[in-house]
Amino acid sequence: MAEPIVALSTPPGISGIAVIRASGEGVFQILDLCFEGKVKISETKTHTIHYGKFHDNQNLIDFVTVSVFRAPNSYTGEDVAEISCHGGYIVAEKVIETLIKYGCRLAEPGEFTRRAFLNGKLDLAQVEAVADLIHSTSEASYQVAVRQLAGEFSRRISEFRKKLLDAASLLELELDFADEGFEFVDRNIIVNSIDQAINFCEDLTASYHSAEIMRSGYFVGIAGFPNSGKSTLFNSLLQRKRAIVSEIPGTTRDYLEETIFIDGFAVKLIDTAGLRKTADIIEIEGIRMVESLLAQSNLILVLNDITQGREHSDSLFAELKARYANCRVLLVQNKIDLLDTLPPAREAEIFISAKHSVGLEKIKEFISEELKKERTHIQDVLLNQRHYLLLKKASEELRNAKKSLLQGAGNELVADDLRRAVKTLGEIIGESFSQDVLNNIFSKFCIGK
Ligand SMILES: Nc1nc2c(ncn2[C@@H]2O[C@H](COP(=O)(O)OP(=O)(O)OP(=O)(O)O)[C@@H](O)[C@H]2O)c(=O)[nH]1
Ligand SMILES: [Mg+2]
Repeated sequence: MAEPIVALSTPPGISGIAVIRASGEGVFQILDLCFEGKVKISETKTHTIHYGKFHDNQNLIDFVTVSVFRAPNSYTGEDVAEISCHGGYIVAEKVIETLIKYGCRLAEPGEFTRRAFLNGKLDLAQVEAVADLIHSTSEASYQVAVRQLAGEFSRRISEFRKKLLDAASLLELELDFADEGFEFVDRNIIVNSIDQAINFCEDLTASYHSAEIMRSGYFVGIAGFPNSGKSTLFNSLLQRKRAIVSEIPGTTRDYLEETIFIDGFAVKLIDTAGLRKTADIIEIEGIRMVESLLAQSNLILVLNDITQGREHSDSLFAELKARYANCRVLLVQNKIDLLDTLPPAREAEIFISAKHSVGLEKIKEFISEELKKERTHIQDVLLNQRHYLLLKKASEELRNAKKSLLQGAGNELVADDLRRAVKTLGEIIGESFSQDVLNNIFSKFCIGK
């Protein structure tokens, strides 16, 4: 068992209770020094809870309960104690300080989960699911993360690895009988296994884009010339006055980002600086920022002040559409309350009055439809970039193996290709890993997890 570590596992601040977690060699003996209940913690059974005084050298700190989990039946696989004390800024800090005084060390971000992985309690894909679960902001991303935590994704990867490994071994075995001219491996069965694995990898990589939306949200950039009403639309969609609105062009110079929820999905709205030629240094910087914001958007709303003429922003619309070919771009005709009659809508054109919240439901419906499409791509995994790159690599390796096999290449060569794919798939669940990969994954965790 590794050295004892401690950290606050609940968010700091005012709350009913706070939970402090300690894990590692000797945590129960350390608690014997600062906890006084009916029995010594070191003499308790696993999965029991004990009430008593938490103290430092008989100076009372708080009345707490201690939950005991003995190795290997705990989150980390080590001896674990979870201390529930009163919430607030002071109590938990004092409890942690005392535990450190008697031998614990403050845990690093994600260190509990890292130990769970190293002790075989979770595989790497499950570790990433824990991070996704904690950070999920929508019902949809939560649902997928919780399924991934249950291990279905890992189970399927393991299944494919086993099949491919068996195929490689059979091919190698056959080599031993090559002199006798034996060929007992059915090529069709192997091609079939490879095809299934390729389909699995490619179905998943195709869902990467949608998974990113589930995880980080659907980004909607609001762009247009100054004074077209971008900030007004931003506020109306948010249903509160967040951005400053004025009749002076160039009001918004920085950008603003806020989240709304549509069908349970996080939709990130970004209000940007108006696009125009300007000599103002701050405004130029703002406009430069707009470009990178739009580049990461899933949808760009190009707002046009229709009182300036319906075609006033057509060239801007065309330019943005060409420049951000990967994202949807809509032309939104604003300030229709100032018109007597509406012209018929062209393709990808919406009429609204941002100020009077007219027509906003058309924008929301459009986003809702787009999200529905994305949702159908999502399978049981919230693919992250690490998975995505590994699955792409694996499917290339599998395609090579299939090609070699169909071209009648030597068994050794095909088996080598198969083993390469097996190794790559193994990296997804952490059968093999590097410290860099682990450090990168755990850097996304918070302290106490
Ligand atoms: N009548 C009417 N006025 C609007 C509407 N939308 C915005 N306005 C007005 O247009 C002016 C500019 O609105 P803003 O929301 O500040 O425009 P913006 O595009 O954010 O402008 P910059 O930040 O300067 O680029 C304000 O006076 C708004 O009240 C609308 O639907 N109808
Ligand atoms: Mg503005």
